[in-house]
Amino acid sequence: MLKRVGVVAVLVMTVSDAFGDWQTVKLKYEAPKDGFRYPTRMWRGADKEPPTNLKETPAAMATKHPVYFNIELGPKADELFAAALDESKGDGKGYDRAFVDCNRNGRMDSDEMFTAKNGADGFLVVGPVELRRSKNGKTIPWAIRIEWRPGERDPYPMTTIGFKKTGYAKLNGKRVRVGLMDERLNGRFGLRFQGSIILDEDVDGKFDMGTGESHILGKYFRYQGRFYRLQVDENGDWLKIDDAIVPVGKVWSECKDSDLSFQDNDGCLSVSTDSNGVAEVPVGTWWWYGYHAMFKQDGKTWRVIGDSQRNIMQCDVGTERTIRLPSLQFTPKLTATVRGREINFEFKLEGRWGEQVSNINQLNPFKQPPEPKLILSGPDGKVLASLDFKPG
Ligand SMILES: [Ca+2]
Ligand SMILES: [Ca+2]
Repeated sequence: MLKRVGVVAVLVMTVSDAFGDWQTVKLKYEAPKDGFRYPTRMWRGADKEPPTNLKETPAAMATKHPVYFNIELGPKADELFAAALDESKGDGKGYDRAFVDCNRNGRMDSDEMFTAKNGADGFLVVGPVELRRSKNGKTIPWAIRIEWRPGERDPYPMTTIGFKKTGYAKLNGKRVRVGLMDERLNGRFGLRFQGSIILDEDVDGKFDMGTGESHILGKYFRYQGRFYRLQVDENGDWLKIDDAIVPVGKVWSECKDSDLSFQDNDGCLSVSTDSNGVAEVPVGTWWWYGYHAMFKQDGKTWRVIGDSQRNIMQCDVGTERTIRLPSLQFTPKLTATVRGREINFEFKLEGRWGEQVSNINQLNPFKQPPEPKLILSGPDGKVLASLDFKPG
């Protein structure tokens, strides 16, 4: 009887190994450097009252109007860090520093005060602020940066993650620096919408977020035209990469040089179409749900970003035939909401599947279309009011 149990165990291991040739890449915490684009999270909980996890207001607080918020690294109580913005020169002089209860003892001491400096895009930035999160009895360093717009009376502080986890993988015979980013800033990694994998594809020592070196985490990622299967540790301590060849099929879209987003039960996949509108996709059942589509109009190229909560189309991708994706169509939609003596007008572009068209722009140089104008006229055709829509 005992012997039979042993045989079963050996068989299970053999079957799981037979699926591929997995390499394990150990990842290490890497302290933040400037010039790297990090994911951002806005803290809508910004409040005039101190949060309950703060027992004392800091003695060094100079403003009478602090802006409090909680930095949540995860769902547990020990992943909650109280923070506040302060005006060092006193009330009304401008928020220029932050306090963070880094050791979570309910107090913000003098060594937990951080002075802001001017950051990119006109923000004031503090950090890196190192926080410590515990996991299975281990302490994990976690660095964030906090930023806000200067001069605002009620600033909305935002945090960006200030670190990455990196290591080296062997891909296509080369040693490639790879890493993970916690896009959701929730302290969790995994295959379902929980972050991105970064690859230093051009071997310049940097992860270039805007030029295709960052990919949504899913069970596949692409390197030099080839798909690899991927497994990720929830803690971000390791990832596993399968060297076995992944069979691919094709999808065709009318949008050339565009990015298409798919998902299956295990996560997301983003692929790019070539100049003929063709993209390779690993064989399997995928649901198309989003796009960064490029359109040409009057000699100009516009990028339209659409994202659907529902799935636009199921694609059963096989190796034999190319899946044809339907055309994208957009409808302008104007809605008016009456609240007492006030009427709110909203103008948006809606996709054919009810997807939200969140952005339209031109790249290089970045440009948005002119803001639409709303003209209200009476029954006699006389113009009563003319208003510009503001984005947002
Ligand atoms: Ca403290
Ligand atoms: Ca690079």
